Amino acid sequence: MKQFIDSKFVKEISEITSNMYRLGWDERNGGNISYLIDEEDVREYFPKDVFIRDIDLQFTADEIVRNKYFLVTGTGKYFKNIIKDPETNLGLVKIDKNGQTAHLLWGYREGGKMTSEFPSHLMSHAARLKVNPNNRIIMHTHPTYTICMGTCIPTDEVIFTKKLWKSNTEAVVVFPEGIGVLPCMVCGTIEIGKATAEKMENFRLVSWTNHGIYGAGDNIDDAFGLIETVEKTAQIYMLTLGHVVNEIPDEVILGLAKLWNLKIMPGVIEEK
Ligand code: 2HA
Ligand code: ZN
Repeated sequence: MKQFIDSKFVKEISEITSNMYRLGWDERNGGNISYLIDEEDVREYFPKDVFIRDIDLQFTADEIVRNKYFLVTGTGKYFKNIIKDPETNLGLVKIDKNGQTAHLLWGYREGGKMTSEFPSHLMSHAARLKVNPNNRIIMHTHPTYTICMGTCIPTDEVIFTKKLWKSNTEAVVVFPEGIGVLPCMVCGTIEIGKATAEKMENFRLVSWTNHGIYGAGDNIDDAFGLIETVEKTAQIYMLTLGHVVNEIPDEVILGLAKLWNLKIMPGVIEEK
């Protein structure tokens, strides 16, 4: 039988988390990822559900994510270590039919469990699946310049979006709907999960002020590509702060939107 440790799902998460660690975004146990996997793909490795143990979710998950399988980074685990030992640092869980328990199928050796941000992840998956049934990934990380930028500007999604769009011509093309912004909040809570998921109804990106960012996507490249574009743009913004001579003109942003037929976030750029 094929081993789950050799699956493309484990390989993809192992490779991207190593990459993110090397980018300096995921210090210590910072960051977490959840990957929704179809039952037919799970069956290639597990012909039937045999659970190792159950883990209490400590909240009730939305119906849309119940009976679904997620590969999830473990709480307290370091991104840098996943590639060396995926079976200790990752877990494959099935959310039970009542939405209150995660059944463990694989991983979390040595008694581990899902990231402390799993409520935010599951609520965000539910929000994204309602607007995009192909969404599979929720990715959370601590990119340095994105955090710097959120620290230096008001906690306002129109302002954050506008500053990003006006710093890098790629920005409006990659995230025309803009970026959602939450103020500094206590992380690892149901409250921040609900607030994040509410933003995820309209945005694929949500900035957690003074903490990091959430990205959503159909696959790892999509979610990572969104976050890396924000981070690159935030780096440009921070490195040029106080020195800008050539800001991107509104007409160029509107021109890009027209060229790529983009529906852009309203209220950011004035249509003349
Ligand atoms: O998993 O990033 O937000 C550690 C964190 C908490
Ligand atoms: Zn975090």
